[in-house]
Amino acid sequence: MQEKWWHQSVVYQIYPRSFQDSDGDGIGDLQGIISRLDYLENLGIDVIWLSPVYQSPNDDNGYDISDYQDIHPDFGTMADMDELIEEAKKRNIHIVMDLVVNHTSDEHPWFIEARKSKDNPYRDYYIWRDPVDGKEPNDLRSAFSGSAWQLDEETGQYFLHLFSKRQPDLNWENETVRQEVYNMMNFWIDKGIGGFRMDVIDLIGKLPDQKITGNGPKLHEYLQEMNRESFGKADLLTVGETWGATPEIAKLYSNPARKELSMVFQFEHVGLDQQEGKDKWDLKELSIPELKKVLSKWQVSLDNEGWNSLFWNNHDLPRIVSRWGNDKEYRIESAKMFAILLHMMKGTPYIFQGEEIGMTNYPLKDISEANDIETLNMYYERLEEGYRKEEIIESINAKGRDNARRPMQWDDSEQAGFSAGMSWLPVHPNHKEINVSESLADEQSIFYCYKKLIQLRKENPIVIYGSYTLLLEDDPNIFAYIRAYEGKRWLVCANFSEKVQNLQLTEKQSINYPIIQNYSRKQYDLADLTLEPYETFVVDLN
Ligand code: TEU
Repeated sequence: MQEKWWHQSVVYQIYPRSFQDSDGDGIGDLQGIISRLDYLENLGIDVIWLSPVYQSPNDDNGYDISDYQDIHPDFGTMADMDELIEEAKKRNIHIVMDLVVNHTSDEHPWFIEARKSKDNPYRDYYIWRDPVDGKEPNDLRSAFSGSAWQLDEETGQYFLHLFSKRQPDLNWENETVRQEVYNMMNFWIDKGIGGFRMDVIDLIGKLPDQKITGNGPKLHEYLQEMNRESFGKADLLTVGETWGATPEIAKLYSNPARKELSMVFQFEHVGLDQQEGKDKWDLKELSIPELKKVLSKWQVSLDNEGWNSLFWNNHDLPRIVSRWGNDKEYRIESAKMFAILLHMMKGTPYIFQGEEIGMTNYPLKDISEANDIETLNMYYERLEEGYRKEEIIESINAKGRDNARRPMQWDDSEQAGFSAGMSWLPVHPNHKEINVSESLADEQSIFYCYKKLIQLRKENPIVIYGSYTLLLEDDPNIFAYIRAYEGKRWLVCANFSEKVQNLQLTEKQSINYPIIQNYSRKQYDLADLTLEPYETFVVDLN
């Protein structure tokens, strides 16, 4: 596979509302991000994925865009955006923008026009249907609870919204819509951005009358057209958010010969702690062998026909150390275990803000503390359906998106160094102990584990291009695999449990010195291993 700069890159996702406030209004902003670029350069990341900073009424915290080519005043101005791109470039950091073009805000001028009348020139920018027997056209559901159809009284038709009622879906079958999107993308490419993260891009081929939403028949045709009409002319990182991708589908998106995208986010591992055929809120115990099987399948299935992204966290997911680790007595060990397991794999790793210091979930006591529309809609829908408040709050604390959106914890001051004002979402009380300032002062911190992992990726082609072989496939606690490249072999081994585990990986004594680890052993004898809770190490087998 032809080498690309993003093969060896590490991406850092910033949720701007919660990263760093510079003007004391309690909301993170672009000047705040600029003030933290030296911190990110020290960590060693190459790319910032910036969640939306465009004009938006914030029904879905910026994923409902009313002007793709203007900056929301909460975040600053276009001059601040230009400064961020420039200051990042000085530090060899690319800015990847969040492209949200499956839908707009209902306050976008296109929709304001479209809903005026059935023959408005913008009507066909969106998806309208007549009522059927006086009701919704079909039983398509929104990801944010309820029907995916909203009756617009003005014209007596329903419009489609796969997310909130205020996020009407764009009609991608309309060539003018597609050209409008490509023009907007070229506006940002001309500003010198490093690429796009494409929000729910698997939905743009939808056929709502057939109730097809993801992976529609024209999806790849549209992406190849988008590539030709916009980013294909530049050497950019493009990553699609594709909830329904299988390895075969991922190859369609990311095989370089197809000229579509660089890579996709697949979410198969993300669904492993939800009950079969149910929602993310219907919890079940994670099976480590199942997790190993899924991640390993993705490591070996793309071969040279596609490229993986690697993540545990993002702005929609609970914090991994709370979700599948131990955020109490083994927070540091388990956070480092997740870091080492993921960053030694093949693909482009994504770090979500605060993951590098082991930030944790923030348990709610009452729904009044929740901000996120997905959580709020689900809460009231499930209350109606007869669920007990306690079980709904339990699901929210396990899976709610606000867990990821608490302000970044910079220091132990009252607002965690995030803002001089009152933060839009209360900071986690544990910022007193868990914060960047503490982490930078402790050479054994999670931060320096991430910093070393990023360095190892840059210095060792085995991490970028090596093969992957899973060991101990059925072991319920040990996650071990081998990376091999040009005669080199590295063993990655983790005790994915909070109990001591004894195991033997080789017949005869094999003393190895760790390349990286989350305890402080001098050496490992692979013939006689006793691993502490969450103990993880990497050794060179040659
Ligand atoms: O998320 C797509 C999406 O499907 C998730 O919202 C998912 O349904 C849920 O959060 C599972 O936890 C993207 C963005 O990442 C998300 O923030 C937006 O709310 C959504 O699209 C609509 O733009």
